Amino acid sequence: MKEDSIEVWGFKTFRPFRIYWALEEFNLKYKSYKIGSRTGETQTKEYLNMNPKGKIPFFKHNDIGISESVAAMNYVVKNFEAPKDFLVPTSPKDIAKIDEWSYMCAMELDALGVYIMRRHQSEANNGLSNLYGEAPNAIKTAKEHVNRMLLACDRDVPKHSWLIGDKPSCADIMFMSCLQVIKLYKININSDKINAYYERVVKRKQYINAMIESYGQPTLEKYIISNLK
Ligand SMILES: N[C@@H](CCC(=O)N[C@@H](CS)C(=O)NCC(=O)O)C(=O)O
Repeated sequence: MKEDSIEVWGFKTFRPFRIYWALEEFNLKYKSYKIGSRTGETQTKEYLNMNPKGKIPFFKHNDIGISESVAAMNYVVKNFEAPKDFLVPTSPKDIAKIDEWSYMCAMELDALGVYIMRRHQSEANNGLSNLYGEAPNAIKTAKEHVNRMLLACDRDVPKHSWLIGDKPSCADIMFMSCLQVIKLYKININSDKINAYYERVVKRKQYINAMIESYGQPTLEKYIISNLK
């Protein structure tokens, strides 16, 4: 499929990042609109016409608009010519394993984990308790849930390679997007394998490009790189 016009709305968070990383892996040209959530930019009549959810990210390819990050990431991977060093699964096992990682990340780590924390943390801790209210027990149990899921992942994180074999795949995009926020919230990752995996992946050129696209160089250095230390 031709890239024609690919557009992405949204930045500064881990969900648009998923799309940017897929686009960088596929070496596709795209136009990005650096709009933020809760800045008013997602609530204009024009934006809501495109995406009635009023959220970021939003992805567009010609006349196809996609308002979920995972669906947009998968769209890129399934519809453009795959580069040699990115895994687009064909075997039932690889397809199922990448799906398993993706749904686990979207549901367990993202929706039930870091996003609950984000909703109820104070603003000083990168949270939105001013909007959703303080809920210390929700934060505590969400954190415990993230730890429990990471512990469960430990067995399946390889010591030297990507999550599924010797090439990155959507499983890595999803897992890294969540690990980024887990690091941001300073949740201690009690797994040498996961920590070593993280350190390996952050060196990949396409990952760094996607991080710069998502967070900008200064923010990347201030918040992300310093969190790696
Ligand atoms: N499931 C959606 C979640 C999108 C989402 O919640 N985006 C956040 C920023 S990362 C947002 O726009 N929040 C604004 C709001 O909830 O009003 C996806 O993965 O794309």
